[in-house]
Amino acid sequence: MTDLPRIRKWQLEAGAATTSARAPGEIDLVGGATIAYSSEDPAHPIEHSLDGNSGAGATRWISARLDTVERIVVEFDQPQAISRLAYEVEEELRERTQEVRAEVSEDGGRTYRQIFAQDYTFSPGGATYQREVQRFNRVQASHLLTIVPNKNGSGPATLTTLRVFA
Ligand SMILES: [Ca+2]
Repeated sequence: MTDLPRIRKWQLEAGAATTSARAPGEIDLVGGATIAYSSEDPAHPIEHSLDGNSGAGATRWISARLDTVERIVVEFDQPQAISRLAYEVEEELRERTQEVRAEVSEDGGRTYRQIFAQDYTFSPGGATYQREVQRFNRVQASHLLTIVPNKNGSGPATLTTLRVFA
């Protein structure tokens, strides 16, 4: 695993592997957006949430801070009509509840409104992995803000996959 982050980072800059793996209707976040993020563990950078590697045990973003409300902002190069988000969260070590909340901006990031919020409770002896698809009324998004606070328990925030669909 030690050389994996470097390999994934090269693929994202080249844009080829993730592009070919996109599903019908999927928005190209690698080639068509800038990703802003509040923190990342250097061993688990934000690229790991966009590298197409998904499932339990897959590469993932892990925040650099404990018990902090973390933010990931997708800044689309052009406004995108979006109506579905798919994401995965894994936490196999700690007992904690992580929320995933999404807000969209249609005005270049000046104002945001929430489109969904959901809590996921993990425990080493119980649920350790969640895959979710959230559908919502189609919106012409300039920015998509994903917020991942810890609601209960202690630990960093994580996100294995973030995918956006028309
Ligand atoms: Ca991943």
